[in-house]
Amino acid sequence: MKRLTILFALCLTMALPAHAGGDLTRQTPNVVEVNLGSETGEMVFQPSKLEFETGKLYRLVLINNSPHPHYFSSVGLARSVFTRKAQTYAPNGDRTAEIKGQIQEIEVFPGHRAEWWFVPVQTGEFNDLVCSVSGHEEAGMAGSVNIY
Ligand SMILES: [Cu+2]
Repeated sequence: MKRLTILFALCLTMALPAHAGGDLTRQTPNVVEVNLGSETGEMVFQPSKLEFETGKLYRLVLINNSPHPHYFSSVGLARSVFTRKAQTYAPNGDRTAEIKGQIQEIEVFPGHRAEWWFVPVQTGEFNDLVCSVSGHEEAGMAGSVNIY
């Protein structure tokens, strides 16, 4: 009887995969919010160190409550993820666009918001997060992305 129980437990363990299969883009998303600049005009990403895990769906929310337009640009991140979609939102909260296909970088205008839905598929450490508006990286808009 004891032997049968062990055998049953073993079969159960083998039946459960380490990673869930199926459509990885249809998981409940993990929400990560990043502020581009600050309300007082500081040139910062808050937070500036981002971490993602392969195989999980993320909804990366890029919020610009600053007086300037800002970019979110990380070539390393862009090349390491499968993008489900991107969406943009006006200051009043109305959704204004949904974009499909590969994303390289996103510019968000003052008072606006953008969301990038993706599943990281490759690991890597990238110190290449920047805002590509002239002078903003030098003023402090730089950060890193770690995909594990
Ligand atoms: Cu900027």
